[in-house]
Amino acid sequence: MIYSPSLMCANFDNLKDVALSLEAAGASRLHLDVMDGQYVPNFAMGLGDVKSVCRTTSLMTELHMMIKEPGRYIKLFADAGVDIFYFHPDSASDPMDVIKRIRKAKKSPGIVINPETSIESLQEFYEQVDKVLVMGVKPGNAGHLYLPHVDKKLEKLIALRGKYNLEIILDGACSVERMKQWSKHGVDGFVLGTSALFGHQGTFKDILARIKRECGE
Ligand code: S6P
Ligand code: MG
Repeated sequence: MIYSPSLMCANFDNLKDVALSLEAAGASRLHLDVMDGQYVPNFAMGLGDVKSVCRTTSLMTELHMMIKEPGRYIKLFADAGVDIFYFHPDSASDPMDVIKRIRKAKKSPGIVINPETSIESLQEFYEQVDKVLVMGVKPGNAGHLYLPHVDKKLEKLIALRGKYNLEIILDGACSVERMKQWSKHGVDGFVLGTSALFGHQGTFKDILARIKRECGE
């Protein structure tokens, strides 16, 4: 199982220490949310934070771009050290060009599926990307409630796996219960935010160990 803590949920006073302790605690990758206040009405991590985390960690880093025309920034973040790029196809006027830019930078591309976007409408991308990030909540915030109709999307995507070689990751409201359920049904990994990791009692190490025990290594 892939467990990627979302650093926008962390205490930014000591971002470096948080990244290092998550790595020591057994996180698989680090999830970095960037927003532009336009594609979503919020801001999260900045370029400086991303650079600092990439310099600090030896884990893979995944950038979740909630930005209009993300293609403009692939090189910038690739140079900062990001390994995986997730973008929302509806944020780009030419999504295929964004994928091309990610490949050109020798990085791994993924698309993000919003709760209101159908699996069928993104069919043309599944052959072109390595990963699909399914939003369990509307993008832009942590700590929101899971939208139950996303279950159907996950089922449909899992069914498509015979046809496409896709890694499926769920982002948003990943509680232990939800991860337990979907890890058994073919979801490959989860973004850990406030539902299971940040703000909970115990050390990152203890919490991650419990998650792995209950939802799979
Ligand atoms: C939200 C962002 C996510 C959140 C994470 C929060 O726009 O893309 O990565 O940081 O999902 O998790 P939770 O458990 O607080 O919903
Ligand atoms: Mg995210």
